[in-house]
Amino acid sequence: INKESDSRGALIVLEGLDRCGKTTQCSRLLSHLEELGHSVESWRFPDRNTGVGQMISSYLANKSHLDDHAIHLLFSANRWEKRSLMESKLRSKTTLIVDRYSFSGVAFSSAKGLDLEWCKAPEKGLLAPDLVLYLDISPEKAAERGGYGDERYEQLEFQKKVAQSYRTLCDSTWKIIDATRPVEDVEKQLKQIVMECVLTCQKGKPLSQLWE
Ligand code: Z5A
Repeated sequence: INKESDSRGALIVLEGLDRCGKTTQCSRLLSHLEELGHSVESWRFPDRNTGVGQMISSYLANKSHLDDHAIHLLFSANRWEKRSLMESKLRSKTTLIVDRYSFSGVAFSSAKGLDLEWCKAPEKGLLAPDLVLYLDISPEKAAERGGYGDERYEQLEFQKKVAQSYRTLCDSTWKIIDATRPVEDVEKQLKQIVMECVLTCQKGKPLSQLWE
């Protein structure tokens, strides 16, 4: 039985390869929910504004070098430093549209060869998303979209390994969206799935934790 106190915002995560269109779709979802009068915020990980986020940003820009395990833990710490704020936002009925989350953490680090279970461990206890939207595109097609920049990981061969890691992580609860379709088509499909999830959480759904 759902209690009134379980009414809350939804935790919605967008995942996918570099240039799959997450940023584009997050901002469209944000506007759509705002127009409907919902309390909603758009978040992204890494959050480059925190102290940890600045270390990550410098690593991604190839301005610093870190052991693969160390950077993995920093990405995770970056989510932990936002965990309590995330919970209070959701409990105060604000929906969060989040561009990348723990699945990126595990997919990118395990693509480097780190053990999958080791990668998942520091994510345990973070809030579990109510919805994971995977914007599906081949690494080759993604690379055609304006090409890659200079950041670490923005290379075709590596992105192929990341795609493989995502396939390992993906479970039946994920919604797989064909991200090669026109922006408006993807948007239409996402809006429908997201609205269903927002309404379910509004009616009342307990929060749960990731991988526990
Ligand atoms: N990382 C990690 O290792 N561990 C972690 O725990 C986390 C992340 C959280 C940070 O990336 C890097 O950190 C990332 C993973 C790793 N590395 N990589 N690769 P970021 O968040 O700063 O960058 P990104 O997520 O890769 O974002 P992006 O490059 O901005 O891509 P996007 O947000 O998915 O796509 P977009 O900007 O919306 O669109 C890309 C282009 O495609 C743009 O020109 C659009 O106009 C175009 N586009 C979008 N949709 C379409 C459609 N449907 N058709 C045609 N063209 C389109």
